[in-house]
Amino acid sequence: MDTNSQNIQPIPPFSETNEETPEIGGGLPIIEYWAEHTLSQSGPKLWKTLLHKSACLSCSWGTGGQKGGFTNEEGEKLQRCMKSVEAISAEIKPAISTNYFEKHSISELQQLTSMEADRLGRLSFPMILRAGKSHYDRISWEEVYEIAADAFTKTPERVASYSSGRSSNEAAFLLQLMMRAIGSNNLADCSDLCHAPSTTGLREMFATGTSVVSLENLKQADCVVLAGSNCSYNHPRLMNELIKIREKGGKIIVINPMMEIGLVKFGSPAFPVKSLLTGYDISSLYLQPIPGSDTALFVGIQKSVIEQGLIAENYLKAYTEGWEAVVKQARETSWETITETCGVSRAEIEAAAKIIGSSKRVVFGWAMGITQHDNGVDNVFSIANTALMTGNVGKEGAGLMPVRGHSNVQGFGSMGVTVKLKKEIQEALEKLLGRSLSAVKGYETRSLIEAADAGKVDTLICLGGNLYGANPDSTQAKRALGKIETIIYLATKPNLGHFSGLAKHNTIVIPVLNRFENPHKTTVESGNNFVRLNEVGETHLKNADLIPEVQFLTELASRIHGEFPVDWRKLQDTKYVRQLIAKTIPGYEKIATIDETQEEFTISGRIFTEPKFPTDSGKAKMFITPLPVLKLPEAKEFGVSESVRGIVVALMTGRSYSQHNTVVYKIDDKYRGMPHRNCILMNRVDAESAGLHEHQRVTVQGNVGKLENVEVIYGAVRVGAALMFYPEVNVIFNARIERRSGTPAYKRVPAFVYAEVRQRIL
Ligand SMILES: Nc1nc2c(c(=O)[nH]1)N[C@H]1C(S)=C(S)[C@@H](COP(=O)(O)OP(=O)(O)OC[C@H]3O[C@@H](n4cnc5c(=O)[nH]c(N)nc54)[C@H](O)[C@@H]3O)O[C@H]1N2
Ligand SMILES: Nc1nc2c(c(=O)[nH]1)N[C@H]1C(S)=C(S)[C@@H](COP(=O)(O)OP(=O)(O)OC[C@H]3O[C@@H](n4cnc5c(=O)[nH]c(N)nc54)[C@H](O)[C@@H]3O)O[C@H]1N2
Ligand code: SF4
Ligand SMILES: [Mo]
Repeated sequence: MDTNSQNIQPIPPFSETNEETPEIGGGLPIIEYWAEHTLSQSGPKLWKTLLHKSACLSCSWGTGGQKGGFTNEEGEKLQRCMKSVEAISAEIKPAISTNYFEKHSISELQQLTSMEADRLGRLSFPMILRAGKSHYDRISWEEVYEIAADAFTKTPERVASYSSGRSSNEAAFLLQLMMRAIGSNNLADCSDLCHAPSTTGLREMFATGTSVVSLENLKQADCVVLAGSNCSYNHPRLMNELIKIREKGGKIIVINPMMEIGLVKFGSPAFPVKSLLTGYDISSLYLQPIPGSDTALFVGIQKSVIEQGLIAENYLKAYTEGWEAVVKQARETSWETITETCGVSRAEIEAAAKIIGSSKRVVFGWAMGITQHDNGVDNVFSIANTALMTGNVGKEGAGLMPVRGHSNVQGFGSMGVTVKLKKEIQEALEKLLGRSLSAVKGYETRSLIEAADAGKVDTLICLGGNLYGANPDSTQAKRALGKIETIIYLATKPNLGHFSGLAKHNTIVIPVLNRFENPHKTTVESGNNFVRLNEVGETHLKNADLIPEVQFLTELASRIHGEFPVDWRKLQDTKYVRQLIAKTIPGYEKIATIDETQEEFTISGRIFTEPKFPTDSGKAKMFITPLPVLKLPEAKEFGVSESVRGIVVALMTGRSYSQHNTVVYKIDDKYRGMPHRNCILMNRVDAESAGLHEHQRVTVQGNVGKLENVEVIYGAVRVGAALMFYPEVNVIFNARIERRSGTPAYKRVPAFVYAEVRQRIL
């Protein structure tokens, strides 16, 4: 069989695996969704926002900006996807009525589901929950600032921030400057739960932490390896690029324990005719490894590349260091160990190696299926090793492309919202502050929760996000946050964290304007290292008491710091923040003039088209990657009576089709045939081996909790693996942690699935 042109693995007819499942991803439902929303009552508001010159709120692909809402950085039109519509629709909801919080106690609010909380509407006035009170009360701005400024007088190590990448570079820069000026490095960020292993791994190897591929480069690839990313749900416009690469004869290798329909066949509104009928083929080869075993799979690919004589030896010698050990590891690891660890056959691995080794320009993309493991950094190393071994980093049309999360999560990292600050930024900040930064290591997200739980945190400011809902072990998260004296949440919409992530004394919720509503310009950075300029906008919420994030942060900082080290109030004009950014952040020089030029730009020094890297030696550093030892606990370790029949699975926890992280927009996931949130997607073989059947209600037990009445749904997930949705599933497990980056292993959660046997009452 010619593995270059065919799928080596048969594609299951999805409707046979599960009758509810459509045969292609995307397709007609997307167009229906567009029509339904754009023609609805809120249609005009939605269109106005879609056309506003600002970057899409949703994912890091970064559509929109100065050339209009529908344009990507290559100037191509028709680039907004329905995820964008989903995100905007949530933001253009009316304000929550002023007496809603008077009527509903905190214990009632805690009963809301994520979707119900989001559907309440927009937050529109500042409010506070004081210790011992049962309701949130409206509060004056003056009192907000008094409480907040006082809370920030605590010992610097006991003050922390958490952030999530929806806000702007300007807000991010101000947040970290305010924190560093206090003397705190506690700048936890959602990227700690997300792509931190990519940043850590890429930094060690290439001295850069982000994608080295531009959109322009991606378009030139003749092969894309996509591991642990479901971009058909989470980065839909990347699908257009995959379609185009396939259409010109290129290959797409997908690596994912779950066969996602949209990664097999996808219909995109950008190519309507075929999309509505049959959809486009996406995967040329679909490999389904055991969750958490990608390192073994990539070592296997390396081994086969060597065996097939496809190794780029001259490239390795000229441009890399440490390659000998990596080659040795691949040679010496036996096929048996590799295939047993990853559960993918040698023939499939060889087929992948042949495609990668014989393609001219390969881009390797990955997302949470790679990073959210206790060996996430090794996973990243193993992908990069494979790329280097085939000479695919530092040339046009090839390279490494972590597919990032939130729309501006990467900008937050660039602005210094991180516990691993770049040396150049540290030096620039020290110059600005006229003193050294604190040498005390800051808390990333998990260590922040642990520190809070140990009573070591007094004050927390959250710039967006849902720290409570995003963390594993919801019981611990709630308890830990409850030991913090003051928590200040800045948010556009209410979420579960505002109701369950409550502080010991004061929980304050500050309603903020979003990126298309600000009275000043802001910028964001896409996953492809492209900086977008968001125009001034206005909010539909009339008579509401909202505040721009930048205004809140500068006012608070000026009350804490006076005019040290800058005139904070002057920075309310974001133009001055951009000037500070230009002076402080490497690669951001062009932002100094963006107000005059309106020129959006690619950050300098990030895209590699030559095999010269910013490491000390100019060479890429390669590291060997130990194969993971993947053992699941035995049933009895879950504390369930030994007589109970069930099955232990490696549970992957992630996103349904209609949710954005902890925010649920719709309860079903039609592409996986899951009718509601309380489902577990399993392989039929696994379910039947445990005496379970489809649609049966089961209990899913993790190491710290269980979910009951969960419906079994059959799907194209590999044997031994299963899938459930977060944030709900976060109550059942306390995840293992990636030791070099702090990221929780959300994608390999040991869980015991069983049917509750009703005791007969005698
Ligand atoms: N619409 C929408 N867009 C989003 C988001 C959203 O929630 N909704 N969230 C944003 C954010 S913050 C992020 S981080 C990204 C997330 O984007 P993704 O990473 O695409 O999302 P996930 O659902 O977490 O998981 C991705 C895939 O990993 C696979 N997987 C699980 N375990 C393994 C494994 O061990 N190996 C491999 N190879 N694959 C595995 C799962 O089957 C799943 O298909 O999307 C961003 N964009
Ligand atoms: N089990 C499991 N857990 C996971 C994951 C997983 O795959 N599995 N994924 C992890 C990942 S990758 C991530 S990134 C985290 C996500 O963690 P977070 O980023 O902490 O959570 P979000 O749900 O994205 O936060 C959404 C909230 O942000 C606020 N918001 C929205 N827009 C704005 C804005 O413009 N400004 C401000 N100030 N606030 C705004 C709204 O109040 C909204 O409710 O979850 C992590 N948790
Ligand atoms: S791909 Fe991402 S950035 Fe582009 S329109 Fe869709 S959600 Fe927005
Ligand atoms: Mo993320």
